[in-house]
Amino acid sequence: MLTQEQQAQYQRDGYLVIPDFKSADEIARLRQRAEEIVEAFDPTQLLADGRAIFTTRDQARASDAWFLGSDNTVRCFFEEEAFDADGRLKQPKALSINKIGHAMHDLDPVFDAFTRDPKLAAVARGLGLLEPQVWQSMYIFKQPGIGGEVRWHQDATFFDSTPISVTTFWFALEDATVDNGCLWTEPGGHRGPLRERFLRDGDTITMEQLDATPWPDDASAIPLEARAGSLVCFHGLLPHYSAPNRSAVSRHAFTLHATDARTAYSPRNWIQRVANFPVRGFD
Ligand SMILES: O=C(O)CCC(=O)C(=O)O
Repeated sequence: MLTQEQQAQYQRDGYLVIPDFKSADEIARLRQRAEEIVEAFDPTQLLADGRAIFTTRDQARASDAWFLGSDNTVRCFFEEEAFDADGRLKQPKALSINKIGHAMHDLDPVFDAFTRDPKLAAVARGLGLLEPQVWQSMYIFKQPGIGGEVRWHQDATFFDSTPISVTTFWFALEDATVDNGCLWTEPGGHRGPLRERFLRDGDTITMEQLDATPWPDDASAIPLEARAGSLVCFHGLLPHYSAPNRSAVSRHAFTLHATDARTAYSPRNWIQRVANFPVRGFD
């Protein structure tokens, strides 16, 4: 599936963009299903409790029970800027959701079908994931006007293993541009150290600081603009970021995070599976 040139590019840059990977039909099915999940989501109680916001800036949110309990189920999270000063939604619910996470790929037939794609299994193999284990899925909306920033991070922070094997599969479901908050990265940045580790101990999360290497800046970071249907694969040590979306159009994306079963998955990672809900690959 991957050419030698693509493999070499991935090794060199830490990422690979494959245009036209998913068809318009596959995208439409996923978008439709995400819409249905949001439609069925009744936030009344959560809003009364002031919960269910997703932000990458506020550590306290990471220990939020709504977040921690989404590890092996399907939950919706609001954009941080979705609310007015009185805590009411400023726009319809469907335009207020930041993301759906984190186990749709195993629990929802439409997401499962999108994930268990022989072409994707072949790409994963080509990138060296010989025994893939898909731990997490996220449907990210990046809503018009209020789509939240995703601060600079490395995915190995959240999916640590020895040695590091986590690989991210990021699907553009709409054109991702600088205007609507596309990904940014630093080519070759995966050769740097792991900076942080997100550790779970029951209901407590801590972010362990490992290395003070600065995040990429305007001089070294480049935008990864991608047409709808593109697959962007990136190495678990590759720093990446996405800006707030201040434009009038959304930037929907779907992501999967997979490690290789031949590496030792950390028991302190926030997502763990149990015998009756085992982690699976792309087949
Ligand atoms: O889509 C985004 O804005 C960020 C996604 C991301 O950081 C990830 O999937 O690891």
